[in-house]
Amino acid sequence: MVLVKGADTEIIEYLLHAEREVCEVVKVTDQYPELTVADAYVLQKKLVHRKIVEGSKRVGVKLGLTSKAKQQMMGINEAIYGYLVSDMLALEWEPVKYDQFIHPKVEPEIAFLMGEDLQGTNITAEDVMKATKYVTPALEVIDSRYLNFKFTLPDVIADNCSSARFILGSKWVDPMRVDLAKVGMVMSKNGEMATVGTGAAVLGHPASAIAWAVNKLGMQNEGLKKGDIVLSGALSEAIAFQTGDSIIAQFDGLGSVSMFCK
Ligand code: 0L1
Ligand code: MG
Repeated sequence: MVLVKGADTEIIEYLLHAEREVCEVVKVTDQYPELTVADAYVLQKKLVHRKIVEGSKRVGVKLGLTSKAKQQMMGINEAIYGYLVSDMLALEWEPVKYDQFIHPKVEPEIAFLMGEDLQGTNITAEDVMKATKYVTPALEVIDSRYLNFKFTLPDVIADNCSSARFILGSKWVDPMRVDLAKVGMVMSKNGEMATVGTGAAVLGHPASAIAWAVNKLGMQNEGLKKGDIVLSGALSEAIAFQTGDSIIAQFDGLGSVSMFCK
């Protein structure tokens, strides 16, 4: 860790304060330019631990930067992962409140519900599929705490990968019954088509993306637990939304998931 003693606590407080007070902040690497990706994952873990100490429950894992386009934009060749906690879960039938966000965007994803624990450093997409009980369409609201949604890789990892909320569809499907790489998706805003994508946009196959994350977690002696929800990565770019907007993402063979912003 390149950080001086006590700086980790200071950074975590800084990011939690930005989230609680709904205010964007200057990115961490402006003050700590030597922050590495490994340091950032340590900070992320401590930040999530703070949320858990304060009463949230760990409910799963999310992947980010899973599309080649996003990776190229950031000049990287690897995805990132963060954690989902209980107070990020929003419900389809309850509007999300715009004033709880800084500059939110929403993106369509396929969520996996794990039917078994999964841990290791040699995990394949097939292992992920076997350990999955159901898949369902999901919307992820991302809301970077950083000024103008701009950050470096260590910044975004420390900020738990911009996580804010996620919404799950109500239809749960056996993952073996759908070719997840071929699933087509259309996301609309206020009845107008906004983005399209396919499951293959997520590192070739959403289960491959999850296998990557499990192998990363495995190196830290961690893994997925039975009952975990995993957001496997966006099928298209994220779109901004405002009060009064309604979003629906329709996935071939999986159904749809929607969100209204109040
Ligand atoms: O879930 C995501 O793909 C977001 C990861 C962080 C990058 C971003 O905020 O755009
Ligand atoms: Mg996402």
